[in-house]
Amino acid sequence: MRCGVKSTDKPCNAITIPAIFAMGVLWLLEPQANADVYEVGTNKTYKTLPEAFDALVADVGGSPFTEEHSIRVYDGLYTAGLTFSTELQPTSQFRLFVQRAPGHHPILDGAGFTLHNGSSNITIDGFEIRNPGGNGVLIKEQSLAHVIRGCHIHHCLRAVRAEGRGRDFPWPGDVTVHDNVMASNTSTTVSMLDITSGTFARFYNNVIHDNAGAAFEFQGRGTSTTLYNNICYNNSGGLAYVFTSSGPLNAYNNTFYNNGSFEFSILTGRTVSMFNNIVWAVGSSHAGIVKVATTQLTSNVNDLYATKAANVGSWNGVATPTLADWQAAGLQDAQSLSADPEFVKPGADFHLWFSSPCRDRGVTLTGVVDFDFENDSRPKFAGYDIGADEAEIRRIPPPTTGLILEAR
Ligand SMILES: [Ca+2]
Ligand SMILES: [Ca+2]
Repeated sequence: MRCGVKSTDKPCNAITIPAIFAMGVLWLLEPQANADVYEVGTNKTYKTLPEAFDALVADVGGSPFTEEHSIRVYDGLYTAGLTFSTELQPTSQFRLFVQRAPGHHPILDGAGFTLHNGSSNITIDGFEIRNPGGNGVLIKEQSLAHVIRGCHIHHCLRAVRAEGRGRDFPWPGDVTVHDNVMASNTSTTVSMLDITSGTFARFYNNVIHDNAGAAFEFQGRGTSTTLYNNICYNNSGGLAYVFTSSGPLNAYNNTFYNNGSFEFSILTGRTVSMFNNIVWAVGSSHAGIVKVATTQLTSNVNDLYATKAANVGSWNGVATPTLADWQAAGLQDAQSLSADPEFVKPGADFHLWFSSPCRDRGVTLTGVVDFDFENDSRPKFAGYDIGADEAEIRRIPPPTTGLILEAR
């Protein structure tokens, strides 16, 4: 089947996605209504996060949780973060939630969270974190099943960092990072190093922009890393993927725009799968997908676009200025397009105008990507859209010619 080149044509439903997108366990649980709550804030039981944490440790100790516990934080500026190790033992059934109180906006200033050796099953939810020179959230080796969500992480060294100490230990595992805004950090924004095989790392619905490092960096020796519905723009790099053994990296329905010299840089690793992404490189000597060496890349049904003398990609060291060059070099992206995706405002608003060539043009990813970056369900209208937005309304640009009536 040849996919249509117009948005009114049929979507690319006939394409088979490789069955490599094992998702692991999705940690989307909200705390139960009867969770044991430790409140932090002005006129609350505890004034600081460490006070609440110490009280929880005193009450529960190092035994596995038999109910959920929540450290609930109210409006305020907090200068002390938290470091978790093995003092507490949340479980997959009874997690620890460290989260903002509903309607509140707690700020960690000059502090962050460390999920240290042996910590597991912790959800960090809803904080603004600014920690100049330090990490927003640091995840250390032998820690498992953490969730970082709903946070605004800015002016840190890195927003989220995972790292191990050696190559014979379990590494950070099953981390899920979703619905965060990460901006104006001074190094790699999401830096995942030394992730071992068996790890499922998921990153979705994040907006990552104007960081002085790449949006994502993945290094290690094998994991299942899945990214979808992320919007990454104006960073000094897009996604850098350096794995020393089996992947896979699955990238679906992301929007990458104007991320310096590369949007996707895939150095090594065996299995990389890319569908439904908008990859728009901007500027001289910049490139969209940079594929190096032995990577096994499967890429199709993307919008690979380049402007201001950028290249669509680079295949094994040879620049591919256009989509046709890229297709000829690597035999990839046969059903992709290379066209202005028609963002509502490039660099600011990445919704699609209703006339976008990406609309209804994507491959169907039922059960993999069932919603968009703002949690609109997919698909809308005749099929999946390419990029992080599924156009849910008929956004039409305002008229620029003809009779324009102004209200005064
Ligand atoms: Ca659609
Ligand atoms: Ca939408």
